[in-house]
Amino acid sequence: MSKMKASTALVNVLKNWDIDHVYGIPGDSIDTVVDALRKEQDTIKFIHVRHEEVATLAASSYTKLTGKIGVALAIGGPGAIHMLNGMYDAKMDNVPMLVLAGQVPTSVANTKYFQEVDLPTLFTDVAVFNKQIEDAETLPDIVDVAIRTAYEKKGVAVLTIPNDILLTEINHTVAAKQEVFQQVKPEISTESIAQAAELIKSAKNPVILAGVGTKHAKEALVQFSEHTKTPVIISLPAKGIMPDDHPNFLGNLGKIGTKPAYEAMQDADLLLMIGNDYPYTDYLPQESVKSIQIDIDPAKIGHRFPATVGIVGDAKEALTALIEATDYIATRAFLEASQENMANWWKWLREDEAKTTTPIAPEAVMAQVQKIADKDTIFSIDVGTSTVWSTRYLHLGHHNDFLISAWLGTMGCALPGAIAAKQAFPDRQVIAITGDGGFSMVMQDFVTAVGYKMPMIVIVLNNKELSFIKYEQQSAGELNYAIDLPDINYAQFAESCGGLGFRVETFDELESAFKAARNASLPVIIDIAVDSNAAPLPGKIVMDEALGYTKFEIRSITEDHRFSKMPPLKTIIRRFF
Ligand SMILES: Cc1ncc(C[n+]2csc(CCOP(=O)(O)OP(=O)(O)O)c2C)c(N)n1
Ligand SMILES: [Mg+2]
Repeated sequence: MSKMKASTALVNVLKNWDIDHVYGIPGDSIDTVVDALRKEQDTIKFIHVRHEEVATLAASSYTKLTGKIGVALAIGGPGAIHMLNGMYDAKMDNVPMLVLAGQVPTSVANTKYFQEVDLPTLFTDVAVFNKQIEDAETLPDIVDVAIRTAYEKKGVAVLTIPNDILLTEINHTVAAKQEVFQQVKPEISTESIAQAAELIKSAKNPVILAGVGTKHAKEALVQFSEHTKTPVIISLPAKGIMPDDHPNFLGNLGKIGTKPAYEAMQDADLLLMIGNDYPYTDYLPQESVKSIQIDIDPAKIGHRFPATVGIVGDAKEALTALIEATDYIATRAFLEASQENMANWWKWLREDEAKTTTPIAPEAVMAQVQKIADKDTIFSIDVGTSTVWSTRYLHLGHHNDFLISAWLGTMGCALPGAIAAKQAFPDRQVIAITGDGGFSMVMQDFVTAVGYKMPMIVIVLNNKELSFIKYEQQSAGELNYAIDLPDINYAQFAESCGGLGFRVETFDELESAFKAARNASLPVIIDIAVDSNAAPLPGKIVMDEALGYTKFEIRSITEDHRFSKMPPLKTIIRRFF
């Protein structure tokens, strides 16, 4: 056993877990950790971001992509507070994360010292493991337990570390390298498979709703769907799990879902919920409809929808077992009807993509994205209308990845996600798609991408407003208020950061900007003046929304004394009936 500084021992534990990079910002109370990382910079890269929120959002995205734990650090007080948003993103999307936060020295603890914030209390709700270190000797063991717990509970482990503790010399033996944490999968009961197979055999209109829990079971999902001729619908973050161009695919469900998905759910006589915890139960069938739910977590079975048969276990194993337990079905009228419906839907979308107008239609932008995208592009998507356009118009296959802040739904996630994607897969093309509001929350970190030589394409759909909220206000029958954003030239900003920038104001400039961006070896921003009247209408407009729009129109005339620009009537009619 040799003597070493506690901070060195901490870094050794990180190395043992194969952690090869950390996002963060240095400063007083965390400087000792940063110094220990400096000495190990050949093994652990320190990615110095410009805002701690970006550090945790990037760490969360890295884990969503790779399954490996993401790590972020910051000083105590303000730095720790800035990290909260990305920590919640990890918590809500169930991904492991390790956060190291500095703290004032123990000699002044609890004296209302400069930057002293009660961090364990602050992190109570967000963390699955949340300890303030009190003794240098136990620090390495606690770091190890923190990482194990984050993997085990798929959540955030936080260590708050007073700076003086890190300077203490401790006795420490460098532990043997850890294998990456393997979770034991529950054994699937043969009885549940047999019961599920019976339900599948007697169903006429079965429909699958697949979520991110199916990510590792993509091929099995396709095989099962083809074997039983069952249409597949996904939850939004599961985009890419079923190839968009697969004939059995009906898109995603909900407000920004497709009309065929909505209608198939209405007509279903058997719902197969696979690896999801879909919250918008209004979009699910009537509760009397039979259902099979597959989930590794028994607590999820029947949580949102009564499960006639629950299969606790791994989605891939369950789907493989179900293929074996059921007969091949050659044709199914319900699937064919859904496919016809879907053909219509694609026809409408292709009409949208073909728009050549100025101001530019966001749908036309998506068509350009598709043209320059590689087969294995990683898409990192923000929250706003960019979510709708990307989800609806991008055609993803099994080699793509689609990053999003699914359950927290935080604006500003696209750029940190793109940084993490480039860190995880430097050779793959990375495209971030974001609104001007979302991008301007984190734009300072474009310079991080430039500094670390992370070529990426950031598409800013610049409509000079919080468009998603504009339509939210309208569909709720409220008047529009506080949604305008000043016009920023994001292309000039890109250049001032040392990247490349293209400002696209007319449709004619669109294609050449995308071609140039595709060939660039620097991070690029394509700042596109998109039509602010492009309405991200729901795939299926439900009665409440239709009434909300009508109320908004009446209030615009009577209270604001003006006619507002409504979404095109043709689209409203198509989506309503
Ligand atoms: C951090 C955060 N603040 C507020 C919101 C609520 N919100 C959702 S979408 C949106 C508007 C997004 O605007 P922008 O990025 O410009 O995209 P647009 O809808 O205009 O395309 C807002 C304010 C949020 N999801 N996250
Ligand atoms: Mg906007």
